[in-house]
Amino acid sequence: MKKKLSALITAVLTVSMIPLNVYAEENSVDDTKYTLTFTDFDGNTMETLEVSPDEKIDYSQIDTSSLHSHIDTYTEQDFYMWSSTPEYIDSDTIINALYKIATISVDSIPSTTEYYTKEGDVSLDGLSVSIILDVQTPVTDENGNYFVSSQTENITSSCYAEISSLEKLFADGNTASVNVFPPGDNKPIVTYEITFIDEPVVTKHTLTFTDFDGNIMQTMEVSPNEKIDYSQIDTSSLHTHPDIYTEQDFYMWSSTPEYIDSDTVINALYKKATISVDGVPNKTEYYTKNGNVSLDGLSVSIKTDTQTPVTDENGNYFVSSQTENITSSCYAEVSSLEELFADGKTAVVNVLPLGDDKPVVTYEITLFDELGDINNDGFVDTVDSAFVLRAYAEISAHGNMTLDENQVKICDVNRDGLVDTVDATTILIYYAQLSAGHTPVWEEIVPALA
Ligand SMILES: [Ca+2]
Ligand SMILES: [Ca+2]
Repeated sequence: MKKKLSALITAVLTVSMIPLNVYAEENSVDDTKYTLTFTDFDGNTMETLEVSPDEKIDYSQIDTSSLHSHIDTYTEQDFYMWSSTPEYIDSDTIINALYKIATISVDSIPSTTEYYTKEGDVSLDGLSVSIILDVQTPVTDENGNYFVSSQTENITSSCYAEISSLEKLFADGNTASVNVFPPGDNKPIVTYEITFIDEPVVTKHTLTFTDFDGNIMQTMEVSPNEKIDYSQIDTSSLHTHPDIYTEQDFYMWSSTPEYIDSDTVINALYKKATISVDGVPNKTEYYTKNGNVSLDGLSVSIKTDTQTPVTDENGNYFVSSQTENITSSCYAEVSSLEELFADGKTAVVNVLPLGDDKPVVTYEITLFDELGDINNDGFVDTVDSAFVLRAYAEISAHGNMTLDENQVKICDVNRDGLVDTVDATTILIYYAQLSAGHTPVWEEIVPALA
């Protein structure tokens, strides 16, 4: 083993010894150096090195600090990498510096420039800042230009005001400049002026109240921070009686905002009560002063229309309606026949709805207490009955009436337009009840009179 190894070493040494002159020749060739040129971003030569083929290139000795520049306030350029970094070169070689460019883009500035207080911090609301990073890559296109890779990042949230305290900003006066810095930089990307307004000029808005027809009732000048007091609006003028049967009043406002921030019109909405008389009392003739006036036949309803704040497609308020029959709560102002006929044989009856002093119906009644008493002696008896029979016989015989109009009214007790035996019989019935000690009532004996 040892022999073999030493032999091998000898052989190698021998071989290496033999071409010694050849190596020497080659070493002299190696003195040829190649030029390594470094260029800046524009292709201008920054530095050149003479490099032997066996000399390892140390890129760290190349000073790229001159490539760092601020093209403008918003743009910073710097060395990114070399287009290539061969360890050795065996020909003249040019290596280009590739750049990275960071461009800050201010897309919008803070919107608040007026302050009404010195408390707190300046508001950067409205600020929008992004940073665009363009990086040249070693990859080239067909024309030899380096591809540029771009990416954008929103950095708004990391931007900050150099001085944020309003107290400090307004320390020397009512105007101040705010410098907004991007993160990690001390050059403002936005500088803007803010103003402190000691007594804010408050724009007032007009609040208009209209009546049911849209006519202006009242206007108010209201500050945006002024709470509206609707109770101070006098709506009493809206209470009206358009006619005897109709009462209109304020119901509600179309809207009741607590505050307004623009000119506003508010409409009064109505409630309207309309009384409708669908039937009047049918008894107008009375035969006695006993008892009360009859309102049979009366029919009264009340229709309530209420405007609601809801509008249709044309902007008209919807009206909600409901009808109620109020006949049973209507009453005669004076109901006693005794009182009504106190001054004579005709009287006027006023029918009032409950809770109102204006009559919905006014009509005349008459007292015809001589019914059946044709001889006018104050009694309805057989004498009167006999007279009716005679009159009937005469009419039957001669075919013509010998009775005048008033006499017919007295004799025709059942009000059928004829004076006949039915009337005579009816008078006898009345008389019989009277004789028996009762108090006869014509309306009970002759239901048609009721
Ligand atoms: Ca009589
Ligand atoms: Ca009759």
